[in-house]
Amino acid sequence: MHRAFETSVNRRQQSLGGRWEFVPDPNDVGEQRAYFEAFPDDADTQQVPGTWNTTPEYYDYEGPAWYRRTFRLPADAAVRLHFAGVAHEATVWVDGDRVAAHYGGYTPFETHLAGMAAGNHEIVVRVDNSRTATSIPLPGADWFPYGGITREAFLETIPSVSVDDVTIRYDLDGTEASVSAAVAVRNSEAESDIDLSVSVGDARAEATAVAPTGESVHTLQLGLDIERWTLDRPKLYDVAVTLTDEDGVEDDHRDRIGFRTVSVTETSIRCNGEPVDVAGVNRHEDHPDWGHAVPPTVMESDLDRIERAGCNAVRTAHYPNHPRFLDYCDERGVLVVEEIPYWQYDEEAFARDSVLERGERMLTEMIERDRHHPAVVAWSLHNECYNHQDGVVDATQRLAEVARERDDSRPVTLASNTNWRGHEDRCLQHVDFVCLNAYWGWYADDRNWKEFLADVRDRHPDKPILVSEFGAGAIEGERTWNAQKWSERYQADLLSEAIATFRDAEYVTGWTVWQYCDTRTDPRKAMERPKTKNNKGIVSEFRRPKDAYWRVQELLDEGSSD
Ligand code: ADA
Repeated sequence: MHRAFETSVNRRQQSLGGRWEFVPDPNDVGEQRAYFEAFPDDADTQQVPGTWNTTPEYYDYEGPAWYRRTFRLPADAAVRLHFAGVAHEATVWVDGDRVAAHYGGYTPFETHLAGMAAGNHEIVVRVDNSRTATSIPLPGADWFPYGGITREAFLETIPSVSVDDVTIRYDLDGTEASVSAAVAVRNSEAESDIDLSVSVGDARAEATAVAPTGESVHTLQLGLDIERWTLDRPKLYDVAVTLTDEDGVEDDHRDRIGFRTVSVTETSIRCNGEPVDVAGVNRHEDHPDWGHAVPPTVMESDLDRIERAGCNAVRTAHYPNHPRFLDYCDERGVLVVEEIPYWQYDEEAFARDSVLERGERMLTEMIERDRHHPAVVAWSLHNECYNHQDGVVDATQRLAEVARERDDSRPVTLASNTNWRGHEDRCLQHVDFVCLNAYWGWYADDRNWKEFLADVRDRHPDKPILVSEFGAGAIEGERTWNAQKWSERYQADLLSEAIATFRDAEYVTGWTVWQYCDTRTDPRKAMERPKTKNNKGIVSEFRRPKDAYWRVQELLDEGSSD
């Protein structure tokens, strides 16, 4: 449904995609008027997955809105209802009962509904994309707050004893992998004997166990000979978990994994012990026709273009991209740095009710969703926060702890522009490598990259630097004789000079250009942004290459033949 492979063979999966009834609710009266019991008669429609902000009627609409549709079950069933992404706050009712609520537009949520009867059912979702003082991101963050059920929604019928999830951990010794698979089992009835099996590629482990009522975890061990996942040969292994209960009812859960290590030295990020020259782009999920809900063809053609430029990495600025996009990165050997959407928070913002708690949950959900992707090499905690302030340092320490508790196999980072703003970054002590954002030659000219990098290195001598943002705005088609700002040549020249400097600094492990494509910006920022876009894309919003695209390609081509 939402992945590049089948997540179950046994379960009946039913898409909730397609046309839903839709009403915006600018005065926020829907709950009081119980739209979940009686939906307004004059409703419009919207497609799922999709965003209302690409349809002319609701182009600028920010606020609550309601969706409704029916679905039909062929037989009595227990159902798992999954939303891959609702931007940004969701409340869900089924047949008038409130069954789920979730905050955060870029991570999934699901709920289990036991004892659903055969026949027709109604599902209603309240979606709210308002940005407020406690939202993540905040008002004014530099991307458009597209609202809607922007990723797949589906349901699957599950037996009373089912596989809820699997967590794979492994140790590598050369080509040998020791795998531990922790299978989470859900049992909605009386205790049951179960047969479990886990296979990874051709290796298989089996166990019998007792599944008590409720949730339980059963860990199986396997050893196998593997080929490592590398950028050049991104070998993947299918993971299948099967369960049979004492009545002989079967369930399964499928995933995919690649085996590799990620480590950090003082000068580099390493994959399988080898330093990687990271050369990449920052990618927002954005397209004029689809907003955040870019379809799989665009995900793949984005990766085609990114690879054709010679790049090997994507920073999914500033939020977890679609899980299928990560599947494609796994398949192609494209590295990913993933981030949660804390964008320019100061200590006052972090101190507001629920802001830290929401972020901790988003971080946890991102790691739980994406921990098996070999392409994902680091978790980024935030972007351009006020890292000299006490409250931000404390929040960072907490977030780093959460990330490491959930996953000790990947480094943790954050994107800092604190030194660039002239302050001392006190948060970097809590992370493993530095992601550095700066815009010399665009927003500021008083220093240059060379001097600046040397200064940051002096302050953080034990951590490699990934230049996570640098760039210049270029209006597509703007070609002048003198390469002035906003022209394609200015952008191309700025990128060449910066990249040449990065290559000369042995502690710079790589860079990700800001940004892949031009993106629609928040209406509050639009007055500072020509065409109401962030125009720093090396391709336009419709993915037409600018001069900078070809320049990056040329530079990477020269670099690879050195
Ligand atoms: C920041 C920010 C980006 C974008 C960029 C810009 O570094 O992290 O999201 O806004 O600036 O284009 O100014």
